[in-house]
This record gives sequence, C-alpha cells and structure tokens, in this order.
Amino acid sequence: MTIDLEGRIPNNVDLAEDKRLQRALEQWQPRFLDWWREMGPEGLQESDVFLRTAVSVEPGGWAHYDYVRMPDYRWGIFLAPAEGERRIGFGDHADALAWQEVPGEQRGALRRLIVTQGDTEPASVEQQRRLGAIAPSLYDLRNLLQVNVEEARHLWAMVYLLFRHFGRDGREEAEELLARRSNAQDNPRILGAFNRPIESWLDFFCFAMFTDRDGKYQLASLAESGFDPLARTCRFMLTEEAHHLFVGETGVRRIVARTAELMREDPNEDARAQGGIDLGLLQRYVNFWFSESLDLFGSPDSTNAATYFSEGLKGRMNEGRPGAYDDHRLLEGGVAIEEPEAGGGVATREVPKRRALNAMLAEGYVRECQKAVDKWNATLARVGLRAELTLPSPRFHRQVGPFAGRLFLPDGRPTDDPAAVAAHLPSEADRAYLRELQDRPVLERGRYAGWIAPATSPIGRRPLDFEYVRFR
Ligand code: BYC
Repeated sequence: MTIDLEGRIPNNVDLAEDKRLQRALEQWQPRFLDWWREMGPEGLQESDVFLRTAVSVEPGGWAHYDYVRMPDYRWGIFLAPAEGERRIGFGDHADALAWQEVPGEQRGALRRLIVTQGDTEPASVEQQRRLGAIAPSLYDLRNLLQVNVEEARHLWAMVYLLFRHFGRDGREEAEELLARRSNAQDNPRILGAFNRPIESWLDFFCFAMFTDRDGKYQLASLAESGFDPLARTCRFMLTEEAHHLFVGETGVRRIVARTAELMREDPNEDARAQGGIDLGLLQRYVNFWFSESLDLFGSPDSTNAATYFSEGLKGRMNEGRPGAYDDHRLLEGGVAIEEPEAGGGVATREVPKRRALNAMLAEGYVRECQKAVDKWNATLARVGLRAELTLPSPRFHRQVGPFAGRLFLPDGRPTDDPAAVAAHLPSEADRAYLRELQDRPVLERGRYAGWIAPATSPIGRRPLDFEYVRFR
C-alpha cells in the first residue's frame, strides 16, 4: 500500500492513479474548508494547536504530533490494509468474497448507511464549536480540538466512499453533508442526538462518553461490512475514536473526582455550595445523553437492521473475530424485546434475531457504559462517599423504539406525570448554573477550572503543563 503524504489530499488509496476522482475530491476540498471556517471551532482558527495527525495505518506509528494551525490540518483518506481474499462474514452472502465495488442491489441501502454515518461527523463539530471560549484548561481545549479535527477526517472517510463508489449521487450527497446544519429548523442533521445543543463542557464530556461510544459500536458493526472499502475505512476510524472515548470517560471522571473533593469539604456534602457541580445535576446530564445516545441504535425491532444484516452490509460487533459467534446467519431463534402495554405495564415479545440486531448491539453498549459508571462511583467510594451515579432504565426518555414518547422514570417505573420525568433531565436552572460556572476559559499552563480535577494522562509524551495551544 503506498502512502502519499505530499499531495493536496494525503491518502493511502492511490488517489494519484485516478485523476478524475482526485480532481473531484480536490474540488470538494475548498468547500469543506469553507464549512470548517464557518462551522468549525470558533475563535481558534489562527491558533497553533498541538495535534495528532494520521499519517499511516501502521499500528505502532500511525500518528504524528505537532503544532498545527487548524485550517492547515492535513485531513487525509486512510483505509486499514486489505486482508487478502476477505470473505463476507454473515448474512445471506456469508462466505462469498467481500465486494470491492458496490453491488447494484445493495446500492441504496449502502449509500444510506454511509450518508448517515458521514452526517454525524460534521454535526458533532458544529455542536461543539463554541466550547473553546469556556475551556477548563489548555489540556482539555487541545483534546476538544483533537476530537474536532478527527471527526472532520471521518467526514473525509465517508466522502471518499461516496465519490469513489456512488458517482453523481455520491457527489450530491457529499454536498448535502456540508449543507445540513446541526439543530437547523429547515435542514437539520439526520439523527436526533446530533441536533441537540452542546453548550457546556459537561454536555461535551457526556457526549464524548455516550454518543461517541455509539459511534464505536456503529463503526465496529460497519467494520464487518461485506463492502470491503467501508469495512477498511471504519476499522481505521476506530483507532482515532478510542481517544474520543477516553476524553469523555475521563472528563466525567475528573468532574466526579472534583465534586467528591468538594463534597468532603462541605459540612452538608454540598458540592455546589463550594463552587462545584453537584451529583444531582451530573446525574440529570447522564440521564439525558445516555437516553439520547440509546436512540441512535434505532428501534430494537428493526426490519432495516434485518436487511442490512441479510445483505451483508452491517454485521455484529466483532462478527469476524474467531470464536465470537457460532451462528453467522441468524435464521433461527429470537430475542425478547420489552414493550409498554396499555395501562403502564411492560411486556416482552420475542423478535426474530435478524430483526433484533439493534437491540443486541445496544446491549453490549449499555454494559460498557455501566463499567464507566462503576469507575466513576469507585472515585466517590474512595473518599468515603456513599452517593452513586446510575444509568437510567432504557425505557426512560426515549424518542425511538417502543418506549418513544411514553412516560417512564429512570428506575423503569411508569408514570403519568410529565413533570416527574422532566425532573430527571437537565433544567433551564441547571443550564444557567453551568453557564455561570463555565463563563471563561482557563488558559494558564497546567491550571484547571475549579469544577474539574486536573488531568493525569499526558498527551503525545508531553508534560501535563505543556503549552498545548498557542494563541494568536
Ligand atoms: N434519530 O429501523 P430503525 C458517530 C430512523 S455515531 C433520527 O428503528 P435502523 C459519532 C431511521 O433512520 C454513529 N432518526 O433503525 C458519534 C429510520 O428512518 P427511515 C453514527 C432515527 O434504520 C459522535 C427509522 O428511524 N453511525 O459515529 O435499523 C461524534 C426507523 O429506523 C434514529 C450510524 O448511525 C434517531 N436516533 O437504525 C461523531 C451508522 N434512529 O428508514 C460521530 C449508520 C432511527 O424510516 N446508521 N432513526 O426513513 C445506521 O446503521 C442506522 O441508520 C441507525 C438506525 C442505527 C442509525
């Protein structure tokens, strides 16, 4: 595999060999940059940021760290190496050779998956664009901007597939990816969570913890795709995604750690009285972003998911890992899915396995989220506090699936009181409090805002008090 780092678009897909494709992407590039300048991180486009840039797909040395002015970031197209004669690992085409080109019958569904994935990437950059002005430290600011440039690279990853494999339709979709706007009335982003405002750093850390983690699960499923270029591009995206999850999980953990410290200092264990973020508020943000992110898995009983699986387009997490599953066709058996009943009860119904794939994927996701919550709770327990954070029931605050629009409490009990549900979600008072708390950036090296504990994991082998961002 040749790597071209010198061309206008760094890549390992032999772009220089396909002049038409290269020209088409080079024409899209200035429009992408216009979008980045308009919708990317506000007020920081001239600053030098200590960023990681993907320069290869070799496990040990794929990234290069240096100061970069963000509009000069080298957004490249990198696919994980091909695996010889890879075979489709699941569905009706199991064991056939993986496709290098899009099969005619699968074109519509594949395009839809790629566009949906692609749409989330610029959306998240748009959602987070104002956070730089209230960053709790240089370290956190740098991590935010790292996440932003990499989500934008993930847009490039999907746009490459659209240009390379979907002709004119693909080019039109690529334009639309730059035209939709998060939370716009007339032309919003496709999926719910990507139209929710991210106003505070607590929103951001919860988003990186819960919503990026959906990204991990969706990318891992697409990394099994019988359409090999999609599988290879998602595999490499997952490499970058790990840091985003780290930012989210440790961001919340550092807030919890600071909250715990302040609770211990206060006679009433009131962190807010000491200028911190109280656990109640934190819990409401966890409730919101967890439930919004669960919606991103789609309905637990989904004919779309069944089609994606039968057609070999989207598999299960680790479908191809030896020993992970015995049955790769899923023609027999079912999965019990919960549904609300009239009168507030909950019943279970058995759904054929192929139709229950969204539910199966979400199950692994919930388990992983719970592990992170356990770590946060261990932080509280270590200083002798008995309070805990919890994940709300998957019935709570849903907008997709059988519980959509139904009134359930975080503990899974039904209610007929909308205010009782709203009480467990961020309120205007919560948002106002965070605005007051996070009203200015902390930009001195090695210093942190009072509501978050210092970071403990250095980035790019630099010390924690490194000048991660140089302002101009
Ligand atoms: N909001 O059969 P259903 C990431 C639609 S995050 C709005 O229940 P399906 C990232 C659905 O489109 C990962 N609409 O579900 C994270 C369908 O519409 P049509 C992004 C929704 O289709 C942080 C209808 O409802 N990647 O990478 O099996 C930062 C019925 O659908 C929602 C992907 O999502 C919703 N939440 O599954 C940056 C992978 N949920 O067909 C990046 C690609 C469902 O009736 N996408 N709908 O018009 C997919 O695999 C699937 O589209 C979904 C939905 C899993 C999202």
